[in-house]
Order: sequence, then structure tokens, then C-alpha cells
Amino acid sequence: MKPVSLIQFLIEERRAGYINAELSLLIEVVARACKRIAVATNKGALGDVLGMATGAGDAASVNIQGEAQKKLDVISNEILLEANAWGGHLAACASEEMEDPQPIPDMYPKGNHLLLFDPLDGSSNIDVNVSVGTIFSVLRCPEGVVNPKAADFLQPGTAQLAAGYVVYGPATVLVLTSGHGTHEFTLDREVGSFVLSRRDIRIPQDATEFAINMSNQRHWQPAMQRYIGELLAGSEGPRGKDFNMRWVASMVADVHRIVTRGGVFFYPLDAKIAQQGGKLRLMYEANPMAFIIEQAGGAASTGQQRLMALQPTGLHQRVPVFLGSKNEVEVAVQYHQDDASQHG
Ligand code: P6P
Repeated sequence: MKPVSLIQFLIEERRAGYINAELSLLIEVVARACKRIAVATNKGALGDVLGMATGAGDAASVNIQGEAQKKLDVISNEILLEANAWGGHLAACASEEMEDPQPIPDMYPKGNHLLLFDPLDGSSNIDVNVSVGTIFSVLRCPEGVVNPKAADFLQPGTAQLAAGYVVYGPATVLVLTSGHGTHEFTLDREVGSFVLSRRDIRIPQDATEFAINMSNQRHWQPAMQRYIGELLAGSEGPRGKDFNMRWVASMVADVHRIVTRGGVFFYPLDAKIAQQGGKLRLMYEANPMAFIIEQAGGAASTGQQRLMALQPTGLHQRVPVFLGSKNEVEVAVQYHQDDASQHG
């Protein structure tokens, strides 16, 4: 069968009325920028892309999160900003790497969309050559807003028009949803274009693989201790079956495994991070991944509620994340809701 390119797929979605021309252009531009990020990432030690970013006087560069920035964090952020500045499809961008939204420069036309991204998720893995990725989310710019502020981005995940990630692994793979299924495109490096490799992905409802950072176990809430304890007890425990564990420490890689073969991913609230509300960021990590997972028949929760229903209160807000195979997520959520109702 003749391969379907990303551009052909987007034209199909436009003809079906799922996306408009501006959103189609936006997705194409982001995918093209991610190809450039893949080139930069693939240079490894041969390009000046590894190690920590530095600012004035060679001081370590730190982002809004207070995290030291890797060179590739900064490079990836710049690639996405530059690629999206001139096309006329955006009103503003927001990024994990920037405190405030970046407006489209006045010299260029503005569009009706807001783009949010984590330009290089999992960047602590770069220097050890483990898969990293870009995560993005698209919202509508509120009617009549010309210079969007952070408050204009604070829309629940259900308001997303599209979301996707690109995982820079053995292959460079784009996974995308515009609310009509979740679809996978693999980069054909010889031609230089993304080619449809899986249409209408369905995540298995049950799971035997779980992803969590076990080193935080002593900090978890009782419900998480109970739930993970049962998975570890395997066939001799109440679940009556064995489970396997994976933790790449790169959300994009862990989520892509789940999109590919099922499983569950947890970054729960724990005593260490309770003050900040969680580890992962709602607007440009949790919400886009939740959209992708739900559109593939999975579930995404904060442990207390559907993740995409959460009304954001801050651009860089953090949340607990439970996502993946629907039936398994529901077990973990039920334990947390039982806990909440017992302890009020
Ligand atoms: P930990 C990467 O820094 C990230 O934001 C996600 O990609 C990943 O799932 C998580 O943090 C890893 O966290 O605590 O295991 O380093």
C-alpha cells in the first residue's frame, strides 16, 4: 500500500472537517521543527550540543523551573520558537523553558492558536544517550485577544485542539491527535518526511507493565503504597498475575511504550513534592499526553479526577499523573478515592 505522508494525512483531516488550514500548517511546522531537533540530538558528542547550557560569564543557565538547562534544552526551544514565528498560524507560544508566553513578533501576522511545548522532555537522559522527546499542545486563542498573556493559556485539557509528541529514539516517531483518534508517523530519513505507521491506535484496556520511580516509594501516599505493593506481589498477591516494571525517566519514552503495547505510568504526589503539587507539568506534559492516551482508548487521571478536566491555575502548574491502560488506571484511582473518602 502507498505510504501516507503527514501532509497527506493532514489534508485528509482538513477534508473531514477535523482541523482547519491554520491548524494543519501549525502541525506541519512543529513536525518540521522536530526534524531539526532530531538532527541536533543525533549529533551527540560530535556536535556542540551536550552538557549544560551557560549564560553570561559562563554561569549555569537555569530555567523557570529552577532546573539547570542542558544545551539541547535551549537549542530545541529556539528551534521551535523560530519555526513558529513567521507562519501566521500562532498568537503566542509557551514553553517549559520560558517563564512567560512568547508573543509572535509584531513584524509577522498573528493566528488564532496558542502553542505550548516542552521542547526536550527527559533531557537528563541526553548525555547518556537515552531517548528524549518533544511534547506539544495546541489551544485556541481566546476571541479578540491580540497579545495573549499567561491567563489566556489557562484552559483545561479538554479545550485542546491537537496534541502530540516526537520521541527521538532508534527511530524518530511523531504521535499526534486532533481529537479524532491517535496516530503514529515514523520519520523516513532518506526522504525526510514523516510517514503514517499506525492509524487509530488502541491501547489494551488491561496492563502487565507499570512505570514509576520506585526510589520514591517511602514518600508515597498509603493508596500508592497499597496499589504498587499489590503489583509487586504479582501472582501470589491479590492481583493474581505478575507485573513487569519499566522506568526510562523520560516521559515521552515511557508513554510511547504504553501507546505501543499498553501499560500504566505514574508520577504520583509524594511527600517530597507535595508542596509543588506534583512533578510533571500540567499544560505541556500531562494534558497533551492525556489527550493522546484518551484518544487511543486509555485513561488519564490526577488520582482524584480526570486529568483533562482540571481547570489550570498556573502556566507551569504541576500535577500528579496516572495514565495508560484504562482498567489498570481505574484500579489505582479507586484506591486513591477510597483513601480520600476514608480520610476526608
Ligand atoms: P525522575 C524528565 O525530567 C521528567 O520531567 C519526565 O520526562 C520523566 O518521566 C520524569 O521527569 C522523571 O522523573 O524523578 O524519575 O527523574
